[in-house]
Amino acid sequence: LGQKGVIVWFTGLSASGKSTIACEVERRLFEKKKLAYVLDGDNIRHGLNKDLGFSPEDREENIRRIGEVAKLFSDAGLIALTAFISPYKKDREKVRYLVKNDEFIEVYVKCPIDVLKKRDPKGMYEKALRGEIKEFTGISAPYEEPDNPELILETDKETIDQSVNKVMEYLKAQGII
Ligand code: GGZ
Repeated sequence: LGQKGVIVWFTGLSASGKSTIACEVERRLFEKKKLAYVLDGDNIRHGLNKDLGFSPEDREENIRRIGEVAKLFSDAGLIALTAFISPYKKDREKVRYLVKNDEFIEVYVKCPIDVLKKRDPKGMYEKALRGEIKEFTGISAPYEEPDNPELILETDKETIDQSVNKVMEYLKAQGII
């Protein structure tokens, strides 16, 4: 295959842009004939992890399983792109230590909560604020910001295309693509 596997781990609040950016990175990698695969709520929480909810314990187990799956993709030589809130620092660090040093790329998809409340594409923030969704990240459940992410994307200040370019540039600079 001649391709080095890595995990590109997007973390950030709901509606910050994780899945959108990950999917666009995947598309750009395909154009370059690189194998990549996005893991996100659509293909994981509806399948492998459909037994899990949003309690702290379930989120921990969600991230643990996703980390193991992403590691398998990476071992197989793929670029695994994961798009989950992954609110706990400890859980993300555990995934980091599953793979070699340079094979875990933490990407913090950063956006102020006020902007997210306005975006609110699925009306989830509104529901959470009304108390109709319990333990909603950023409203009634914690989000622990990464201390030293490999990349920070500020989606209130940059376009999707600019964010995607930053990820592509990073992968190039690291010799991954
Ligand atoms: C956060 C929730 C919750 C609660 C349902 N808290 O905008 P979305 O809908 O598509 O993204 C959110 C998604 C988060 O799932 P993750 O697997 O990424 O979370 S974690 O990493 O914390 O395990 C949101 C929806 O699920 N959702 N209830 N209470 N997000």
